[in-house]
Amino acid sequence: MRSSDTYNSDDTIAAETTPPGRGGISVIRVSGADACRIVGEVFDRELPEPNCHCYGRLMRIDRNRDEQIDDVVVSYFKAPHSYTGDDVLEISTHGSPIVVAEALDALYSCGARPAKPGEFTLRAFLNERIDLTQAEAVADLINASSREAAQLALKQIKGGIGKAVSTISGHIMQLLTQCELELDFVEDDVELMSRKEKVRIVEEALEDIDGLLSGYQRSRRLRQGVTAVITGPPNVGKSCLFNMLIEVSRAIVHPEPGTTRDVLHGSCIINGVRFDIFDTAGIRTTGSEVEDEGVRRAIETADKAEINIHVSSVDIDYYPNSSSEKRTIHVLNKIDLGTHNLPENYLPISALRGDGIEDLKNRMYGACIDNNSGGESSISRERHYIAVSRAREALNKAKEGIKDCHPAEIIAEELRETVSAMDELTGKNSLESLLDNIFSEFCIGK
Ligand SMILES: Nc1nc2c(ncn2[C@@H]2O[C@H](COP(=O)(O)OP(=O)(O)O)[C@@H](O)[C@H]2O)c(=O)[nH]1
Ligand SMILES: [Mg+2]
Repeated sequence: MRSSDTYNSDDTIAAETTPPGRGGISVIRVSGADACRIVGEVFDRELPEPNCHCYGRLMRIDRNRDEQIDDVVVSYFKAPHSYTGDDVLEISTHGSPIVVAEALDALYSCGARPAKPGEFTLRAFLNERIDLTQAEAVADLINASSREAAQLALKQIKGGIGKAVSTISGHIMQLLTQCELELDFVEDDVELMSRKEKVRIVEEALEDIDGLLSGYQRSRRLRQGVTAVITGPPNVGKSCLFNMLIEVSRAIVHPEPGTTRDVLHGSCIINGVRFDIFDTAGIRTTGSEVEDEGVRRAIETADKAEINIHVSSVDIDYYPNSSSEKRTIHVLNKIDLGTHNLPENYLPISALRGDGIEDLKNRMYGACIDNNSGGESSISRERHYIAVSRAREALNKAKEGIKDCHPAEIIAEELRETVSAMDELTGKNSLESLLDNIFSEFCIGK
């Protein structure tokens, strides 16, 4: 599938699989047909039985066998029941970069080659241990920056998307077979399955596809986090609120209007979801070129963010009307100075004292995490969304075609397109460039 000079899957590969550095232990993973022979040459004892581990000495082989690198534990996972689907040996050494470098050198000199980033997981995919959505989920779990992102990745590793895809594709294939049989009998104009039955199958598949699509926004946000920008006039306490939300005194808070010019970024976790918060310059017209640039950047950041926290304060005269738009949350700050009249749909807070901050966080969460959408297996990446939308479009065309009695070959073509789009999701017949994209996200050793 891949060009042999990029990733030769016949090679035996080795890399440190724990993060580089000093610690209790480091683990080196060796995967490939020659893994047992190679590790056997540097280990001073018989290799353990499959799924067992064994304590012994790791030896330098190039000089003399008496020179020891470390005391180690070797674990053996026999193909195909290993992470990669190849024979895998894992060597646990003391957590020292010197020991690891020596151990890897010894393994390389016996014929292993350094593994590339993500190559162990790529092997698992090529050996059909996992599909592409599961491989992506491994990267997502490693990179998760919140509890919910980790939970979502873990669900995806279990293969829910693949199962949903194979159910949908199975039904479409059944229909495709019917269409192709009808094509064989085109002269006789036979209809093996009623139109009603065909439409029913397509509609059911469309429902399943919609199920996959419906949880996309929620899953994407759990995975990537939500962006929220703080906007409003100068001096209303935006920077004070920013610091309060991220629980770090990052932005300068000052009575002088126009203090903040650059867009500042911080993050916080709300109900297990990461929110990326941006503090911006107060929006006003000034004579200052620098501040004007700050205002321009503020507007640009607000346009891109998913939530706009618009701040007013009790000591200014003008409050814009609060729209019912879910994306914008209007807050009225400095209520510790006393509130005369709270404008409709404004959330009262005191960024200085912390009043109303929990309410604000709950509003932020509620504005973009819909816990009623998406079932067990919803897609979480734009790549998934594009593939499933393509399948949906083709299947809709097939449905119209069946209803309008279009020729079987045209309907078959749309059904084939549906299956091919679904296959792209799980990585059947995937292009090399796509794999490169996905596996380059990984670190070495995974
Ligand atoms: N009394 C009171 N003062 C506040 C509150 N929040 C901010 N301030 C003050 O308002 C001034 C402007 O705050 P800052 O966060 O720099 O406003 P920004 O220009 O909107 O970023 C500072 O002197 C803050 O101490 C609040 O909740 N209550
Ligand atoms: Mg500020």
